[in-house]
Formats: sequence, structure tokens, C-alpha cells
Amino acid sequence: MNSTTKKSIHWTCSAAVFCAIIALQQQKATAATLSNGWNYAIDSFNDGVTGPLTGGGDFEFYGIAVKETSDTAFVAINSNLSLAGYADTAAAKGNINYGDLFFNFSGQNFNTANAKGSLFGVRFAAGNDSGVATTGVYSNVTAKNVTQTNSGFVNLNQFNTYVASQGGTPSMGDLAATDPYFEQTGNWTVLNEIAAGTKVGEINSLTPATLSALGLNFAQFNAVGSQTIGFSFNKSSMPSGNYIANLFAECANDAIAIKGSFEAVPEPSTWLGTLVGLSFLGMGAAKGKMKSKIA
Ligand SMILES: [Ca+2]
Ligand SMILES: [Ca+2]
Ligand SMILES: [Ca+2]
Repeated sequence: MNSTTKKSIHWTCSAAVFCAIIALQQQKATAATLSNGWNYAIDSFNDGVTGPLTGGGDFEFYGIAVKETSDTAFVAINSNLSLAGYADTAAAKGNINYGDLFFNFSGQNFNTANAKGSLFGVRFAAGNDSGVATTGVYSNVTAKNVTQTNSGFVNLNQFNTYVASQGGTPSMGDLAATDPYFEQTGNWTVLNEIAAGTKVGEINSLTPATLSALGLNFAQFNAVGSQTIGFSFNKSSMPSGNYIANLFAECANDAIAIKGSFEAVPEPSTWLGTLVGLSFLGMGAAKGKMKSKIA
């Protein structure tokens, strides 16, 4: 074997390894769409139903994104639905608003987690029909249906079938429209707001300018809804690990889910231990210095 052949074999192997690495990285990128520290889920742009219009109307959801620092979670939503909701005299409280945002860390489907009271929920729309009194983060959450009282769909199958019949493509962000994570059939089975829960934290509203400063950019995915809504909360209100989070309109005229994970919040006791340790070291060093001076 001459050296040229050896070289080309070596190059071929390197190329294969390189390609495998690239393929792995691409797989990662598909599992979570990360950009500037934000994890994005992009929804269908033509599965929002507004009266006779399917696609692009007041209920169109475009995307949701989550970012974290060591102690804070940031959530941003891009859609055409304003935080005031869509005025409808037939709807509870006179408007069809956002439902609550659910986080499920249990690894089980939504109904199982709901039955066990292991869901977390964030009420961010003060004008919706949530079962809890104020906006904020809730644990031990159970969920309820409000599509029945907000001129909404009876179940997900009805929504998916209707959107497809109008030429739209139903989707649920990171989940397929028909993913068994959610119950698809039955009467008023879309559980889209908190029925009850224990308040564990507040949320802070974030303006579009603040979200941009945090590196948020929905437009890079052509997600150009008229509304960008954001809020943050202390990560200590929730567990760490993998979650599925989801959000429906009160009428289920659009919905989106995102798969993500939270890193654990650093334990205060660990920090305290480190500080105490460091101060002991400092004292030791100071004593050493004093001794050497005396000597
Ligand atoms: Ca949509
Ligand atoms: Ca309502
Ligand atoms: Ca959707």
C-alpha cells in the first residue's frame, strides 16, 4: 500500500466520523430548536380557527419559547391573540382568552398526570376563566375544560378534522396534532385551565423589548404573530428535568406544546458550604501568614 492510498483511507475514515458527528448534531437540533439560549416550538401557521376563517386569524398561535438561567425561567408566546382575549358575549367573562400554561414533569400523558395531581400550571392571563384566583405558578394542579363555556371545540379530533377540512394543517408545536399525549375524543375533553392548585410563585410580565434584549427572535422562524407575550418565574417553583408544556386557547381554536428541560437550581446549602469552606481556607492562610511573620 503506498502512502497516497493510506492517506485517502485515513481521510475517508475521518470524513465518516465527521459526518457521524454532524448527523448527531443535526438530530439534537431537531429534538430541541435552540437559538440564543431559547428553546423554540413552532406551530402550524394555518391551524388557528376564527369564525369562518381557518389560518392567520385572531386565534393563530405561531410559537412558544422557553429560556432559563440558573434560577429563572422565561416564557415567550408569539400569536395573534391579545392578552385581553377575543371579545365574545357568548363566552364566559365576555372574552375568549388564553388558557393556562401547563408543565408536566411526570413522563406520563396529560390525563394521567392530571388524575394524580402532579401537573404544574401557570396562569398568565388575568382575564381568563381559571379556577385559581390570581396569576402565578401553581403546583399539585388539576385541570378543567373551559371550551364548553367559550364557544369552543368538543374535543381535539373535532378540531383536527375541521382544520384539515378547511385546508389547514393542524399541529401541536413539538407534538403531532394526533399525539396520544392528549385525549383526542369524548365530550369536552380538552382540559385547558387550572381547576385547582397550590400557589408556589408569582410571574413577572416581560415586554417585547425586554424579550428581544434576552435574545428572543421568533421572526427567524417566520413566526410573525401580532402579539409577543412573555413572563418569567423563579425556577425553584418547579422541579428540574424533562417536561412537556402546553397551552390552548379557551376555545381550543389553536394550541401548542413544547418539549424541554430545566437544569436544577443550585442548592443554597451548597453555596453556603462553599462560602464557609472558603472562609476557613482564608483564615488558615491568614494564620499561616501571621505565623511566618512571627517566625
Ligand atoms: Ca397555529
Ligand atoms: Ca372566557
Ligand atoms: Ca396548533
